[in-house]
Amino acid sequence: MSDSRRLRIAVQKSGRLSDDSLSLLKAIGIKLNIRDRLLIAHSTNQPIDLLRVRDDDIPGLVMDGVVDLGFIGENELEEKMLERQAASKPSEFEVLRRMDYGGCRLSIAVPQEMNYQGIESLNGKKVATTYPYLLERFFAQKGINAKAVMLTGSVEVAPRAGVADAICDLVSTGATLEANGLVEKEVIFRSKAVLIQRADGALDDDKQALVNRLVPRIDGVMQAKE
Ligand code: PRT
Ligand code: ZN
Repeated sequence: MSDSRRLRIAVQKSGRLSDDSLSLLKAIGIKLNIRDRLLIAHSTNQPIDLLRVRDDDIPGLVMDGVVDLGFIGENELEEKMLERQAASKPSEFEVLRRMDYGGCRLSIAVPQEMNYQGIESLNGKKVATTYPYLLERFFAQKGINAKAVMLTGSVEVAPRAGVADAICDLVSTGATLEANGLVEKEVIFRSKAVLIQRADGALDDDKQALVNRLVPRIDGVMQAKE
């Protein structure tokens, strides 16, 4: 267990947000001693520990107060917030900064051969997704009576496999959709990585003072890249 007086930051262990998040921490002067297998990495020059986990776990770790800060995609954050609200679990957090990386969109895509005339064409259909809460919120807002089918992987092959009629998945270049004979029809959420912290006022004074010193440095690094 790490010392609870040290600021704890959750980052994705290995995935699309890992390198950019670690580079940013380095760029703002936090020296880290990362050993690949370990869950925790200690900073050698600041009272900061990194918790390296799957991105899916980061919203809950922040909302449960296990870590103080976390770098997470807005898509995952919003989905977990809706899931936790539905289960009456704590779902509060504060967004400190929206980052300039991790950009993608959550879109509904349909097989090329489907006769798609607009979202009404999804009535009565099954849509495979890893983001059922975001998708069902979208259906509710649009008055569409479709079903979200939860799949944690291989979403793009679901229509071909006969598991669903359409999909709702993250898109960046669109190459994955194209390779699977799917056409993007509706963007339901636009996402970037964000730095979040525990609910307003949840950090003690020393930790909050440290966060207040780090955030302007993040702004400086992002401005220098523009
Ligand atoms: O192991 P762990 O659970 O930590 O990682 P993960 O596999 O769940 O997540 P990871 O590393 O793939 O993505 C982490 C975050 O990166 C996502 O939650 C998004 O916020 C962001 N991000 C940005 C993306 C993409 N772009 C992206 N293109 N996440 C996933 N994709 C996938 C998408 O699901 C699809 O399979 O890339 C494919 C589409 O890419 P294109 O370029 O072909 O359109
Ligand atoms: Zn994940």
